[in-house]
Amino acid sequence: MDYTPKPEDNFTFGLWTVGNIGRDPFGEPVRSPLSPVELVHLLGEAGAYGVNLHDNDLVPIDATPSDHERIVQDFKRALQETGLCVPMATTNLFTDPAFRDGAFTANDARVRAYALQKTMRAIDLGVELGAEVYVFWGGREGVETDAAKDPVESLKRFREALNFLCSYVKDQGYNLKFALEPKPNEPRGDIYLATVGAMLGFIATLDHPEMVGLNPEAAHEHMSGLNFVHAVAQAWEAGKLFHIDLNDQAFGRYDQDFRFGSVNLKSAFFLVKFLEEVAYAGSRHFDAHAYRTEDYNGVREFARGCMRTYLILKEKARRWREDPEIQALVQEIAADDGSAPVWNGGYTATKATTLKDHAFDRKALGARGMPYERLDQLTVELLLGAR
Ligand code: GCO
Ligand code: MN
Ligand code: MN
Repeated sequence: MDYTPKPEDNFTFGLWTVGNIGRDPFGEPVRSPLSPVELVHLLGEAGAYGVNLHDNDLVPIDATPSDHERIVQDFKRALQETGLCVPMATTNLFTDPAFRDGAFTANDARVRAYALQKTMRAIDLGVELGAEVYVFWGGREGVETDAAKDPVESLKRFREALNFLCSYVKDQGYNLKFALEPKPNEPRGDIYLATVGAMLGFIATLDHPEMVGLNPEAAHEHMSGLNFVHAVAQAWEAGKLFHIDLNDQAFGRYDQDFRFGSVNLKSAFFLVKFLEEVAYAGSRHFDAHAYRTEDYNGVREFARGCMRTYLILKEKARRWREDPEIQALVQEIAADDGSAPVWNGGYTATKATTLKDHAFDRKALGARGMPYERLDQLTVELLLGAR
């Protein structure tokens, strides 16, 4: 099999992912920074389709207008040379000390206003570069102590900011959708709207819910011990899977951001199978970084590995669907003796009456075993290359 990435695979990386220099809370950087132009070339060579960015991944926060102009022009040239595009952009609302207490939920009203200004400018930049999805990751929108902020007030502030920014995008006539990215903690002790389900509930309360969807991340749901495939499925079913951040993470550990598929292979398999079967058409964005042990050769290996594992799992999903023994089990599981369909579907008063009167053979229902052990073992053997 040829696992070479192609543009139609929609594989993207953030400038901050391959550009990660390996700083952690215990140690200094281990890799010298590459410029955005160099990073675009690295990604082009690795076979990525697109590159995403925070405003300050490209333009430093204190750049002069002429610096800004030059940096953006150089970057656009690199995009042209490599054929890469910028499908998604976002704002850095977490690095600068001004955001120590959050951005849209900060207690200081001046910080909240500054966060709106910075985001409008970053939206302009993203749209100029061609982005059609704009991500909101509220990394510092939280607390270490609930003495600091009223959680209801924080939700109101976050809602007000998103409503403001939706209206801004509409006023400008931009073709841009928002994708909210939940995370339970890190860098704050607790971050508001911690899971995909929480975000979905929140989106329904916005002025323009149709403009706003989800950017679920594997590591973030796994940090909470949740099933990522289920979270993605719920976002998809709600028509809200606007973007996805792929990486990996051992349950119960710190925020690891490992290479896609490097820890929970089986859950990565079911995720890829899901995305391919529903024909999710958005970016497959790898929000991860190379181990701190690596030099830039290792970073290239990391980027290729993310894409290669995705493509291998996609091929495994195809084989799963075409495996006669697996499919026979799938059919057996869904087998129907035809005695119940009269009650399926929506409610009618007649259905309710006849169903209430029906005599079920409860013992027979309870006696039926399900062949899930066999099905799972066949799945594992397929993944291990034994079938
Ligand atoms: C994290 C987040 C970020 C965001 C990024 C884009 O855990 O740090 O996943 O990487 O995805 O800021 O919004
Ligand atoms: Mn993350
Ligand atoms: Mn992310």
